[in-house]
Amino acid sequence: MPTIYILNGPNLNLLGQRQPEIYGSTTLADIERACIELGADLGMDIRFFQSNHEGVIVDTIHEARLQANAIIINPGALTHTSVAILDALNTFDAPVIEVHISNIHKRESFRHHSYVSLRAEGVIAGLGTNGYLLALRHLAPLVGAAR
Ligand code: CA2
Repeated sequence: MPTIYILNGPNLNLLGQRQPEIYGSTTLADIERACIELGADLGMDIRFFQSNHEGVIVDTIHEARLQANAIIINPGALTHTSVAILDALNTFDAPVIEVHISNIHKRESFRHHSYVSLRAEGVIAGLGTNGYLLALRHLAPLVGAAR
């Protein structure tokens, strides 16, 4: 069964607890459950991660090189700063989809640039937590999921 790594960056562990006007009231645990459920329906094994530390995210991308058929990544604020995450993703030889809960283009100008977008096959921004599920539906045929 194809394996999809879903990586989440700094502060996303606080989803649903602060700033619901920007990020909604869904928690990261809710997103993980919904992704695992949809993954099961589509025939994909979902591995869901969150870290507040850039190096841990880089290490997890390295692990994904050996384990994953695709990556969905919401790098949080590291989207706008991290060449290290871009370099790590450039070593990964399968699809990468970048997801943002908010529409980063509607926000402060420093959020308009993404290093990760230089590598991502596609970017979903501003569709709330549904973005993760839409990314999974997009990936299913690409990774040869059974259903
Ligand atoms: O819209 C997104 O998904 C972001 O990646 C979220 C990042 C932000 O830095 C990016 O520009 C866009 C921030 C995640 C912080 O999440 C929080 C959740 C609840 C309360 C506070 C922060």
